[in-house]
Amino acid sequence: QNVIQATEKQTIPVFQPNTFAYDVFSGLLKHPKELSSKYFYDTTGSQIFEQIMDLPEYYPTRCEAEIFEEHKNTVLELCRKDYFHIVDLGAGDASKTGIFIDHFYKQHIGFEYIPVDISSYAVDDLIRKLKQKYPRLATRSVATDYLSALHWIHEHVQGKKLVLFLGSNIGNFSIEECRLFLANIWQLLDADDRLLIGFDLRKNAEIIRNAYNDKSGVTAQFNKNLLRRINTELGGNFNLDSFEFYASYDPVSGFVKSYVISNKAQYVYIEAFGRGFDFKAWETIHMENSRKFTLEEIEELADFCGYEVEMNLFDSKQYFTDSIWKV
Ligand code: AVI
Repeated sequence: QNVIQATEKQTIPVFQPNTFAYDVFSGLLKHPKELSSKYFYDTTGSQIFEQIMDLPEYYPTRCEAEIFEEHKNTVLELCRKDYFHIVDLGAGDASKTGIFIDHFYKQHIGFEYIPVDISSYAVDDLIRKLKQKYPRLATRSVATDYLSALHWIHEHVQGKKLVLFLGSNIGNFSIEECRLFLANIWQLLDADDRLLIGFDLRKNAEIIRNAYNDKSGVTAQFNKNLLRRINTELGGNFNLDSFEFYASYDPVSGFVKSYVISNKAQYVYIEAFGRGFDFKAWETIHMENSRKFTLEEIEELADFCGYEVEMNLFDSKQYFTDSIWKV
């Protein structure tokens, strides 16, 4: 007879793939350990990111705003013939897209604005503020992850589209994620539609290093906030003072890689998993990649995913480009 012995062990839930718990669990079991920067953006993380965008060292946001101010008519000329839909993937507070909205609205151009963000709080708040400022503005919002949002757009948005993916978010994807994402958008686009993507460009390595190693330590806080998030949401006991932040830039590959590093041998217990994880002294957790591109790499990526680069718009220092693609 088979007797199943009851054990002392608590029942540990089996997590669904692509959830916070699953990704943290599998990331901490990897060697070397890793966590995904896509989980940086809880409410506190999003607030810290807003502080990053204001840092003197963090140039990408200011460069992209300059590009939008300087080239808003160029973008308008590409779209204005017919009524069009601006789909803003990862809209956040739409600080840069606001430059287009304001300009197009004041010229009585016919368009709809569709912000997409994982945070329903962020999109609701954004729509409320936009409606106050621009009462005639046509809007719908989508609060979900990018891939589900692309399905929604396929079902619900007919007509000409300008899809935006700003702020060098593309640099946070792995090469495979990047290709898959762009291939999925490709399927949504018709001949008259446009995709506008922000790419941070290769430049003096010192400038890039400083952007990810700010003197005031806000970027360190941004990374460590994910450990705090594991503590609050999964019952972890990470001691944030026992981890150092470190970011490196490799000018050969163009990758900024960010880590938190255990500054001593320690054991971190996570209640949701009913187990802990050993850290050796100076063991790393990889947190984020922020890739910097050459113009050739942008061209190759577009070509590989079935797009044609129509034009690249630059800021005055040529630190950043908004690249406009068509299918
Ligand atoms: C959101 N993303 C484009 C930022 C970047 O530059 O990679 C996130 C960031 N990480 C550190 N500073 C800013």
